[in-house]
Amino acid sequence: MQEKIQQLKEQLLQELEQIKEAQAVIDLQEKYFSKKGLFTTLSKDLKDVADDIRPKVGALLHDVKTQLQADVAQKLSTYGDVLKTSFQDAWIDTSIATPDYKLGNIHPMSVMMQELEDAFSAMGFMTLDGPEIESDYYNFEALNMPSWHPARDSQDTFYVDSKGKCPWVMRTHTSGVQVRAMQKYGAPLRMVAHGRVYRNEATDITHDHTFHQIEGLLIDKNISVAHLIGTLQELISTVYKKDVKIRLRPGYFPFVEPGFELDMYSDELGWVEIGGAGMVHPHVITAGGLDPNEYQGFAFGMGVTRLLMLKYKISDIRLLSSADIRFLQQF
Ligand code: FA5
Repeated sequence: MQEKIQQLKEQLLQELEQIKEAQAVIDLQEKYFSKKGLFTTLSKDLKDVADDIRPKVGALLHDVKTQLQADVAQKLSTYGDVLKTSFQDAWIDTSIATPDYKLGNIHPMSVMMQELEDAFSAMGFMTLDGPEIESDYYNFEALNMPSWHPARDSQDTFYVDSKGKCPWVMRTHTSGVQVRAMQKYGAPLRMVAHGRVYRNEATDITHDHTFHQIEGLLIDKNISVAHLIGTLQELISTVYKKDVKIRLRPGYFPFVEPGFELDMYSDELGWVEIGGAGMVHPHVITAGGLDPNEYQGFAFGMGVTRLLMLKYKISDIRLLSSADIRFLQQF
């Protein structure tokens, strides 16, 4: 084996010496060092070498190969100028018209998400991410919605076949991030999470099976509904760049107590529901690993898709996922 290594080395050096052009060096590299090259083939014989000398032979092969690769690269570099000159000599017509490529624009949904994220971060909320395929535990169970709870009916979704193990679902809301965040970061906590959510729903002009939500959660001491209203008011006015009227109506979500439906006022449509909100339920705070006697908090979740429709007076929600260029170019 040692002899074969030496022979291959001499053979390569001889060939290298006779080379007169860059392409030949490239061919030589291929011949010796590629996947099917002579050195690679030789290295396969290592397995037949006696155990006691195999490490020594392996090291020799490695050293010889490394040195030769450096020699070949050095030879190639001497042709650098030749390559450069041939490029300079090539005739390139820079006046030929190129096809008229149009630059795209950012999808209005992404713009809205970014604006919301900025408004939240100005208020000290960190942005978190949650999985779109969520465990049944975080999506429902930890949010005070055990398997028998009737509130699950209003958020029917797509279940992932889990072969009897912990069921997984396409998340129905961004609220699943609440308990994950408390478990990871503890309290005090200010976080926002946004992204796609899914529901097994018939689509119409205001409902889709896939839409975007944004979730806000604040956990601290001595927190009240007044903090919730103040935060929502500030957030929505920042995104709409004007004073927007909002109101809370009593509403039921198992993971908050008290719970509210959140509406905003639109000149064209009057009061429109944009989300849900409330004071975080003690069971949820406990699931997050915190003591509900010490900490309180508020949470809210809004349909970003709805916010966007209201902002730009979009008549049909399905346009947002249509990829229709005539629609998208208007933003
Ligand atoms: C929820 O999803 C709760 N997780 C909100 C929440 C968070 C309450 C934190 C309390 C505390 P709801 O199912 O109402 O709630 O959905 C919230 C918003 O998502 C709705 O107001 C609406 O704006 C939007 N939405 C709901 N279903 C659809 C749909 N099929 N298509 C588009 N938007 C939808």
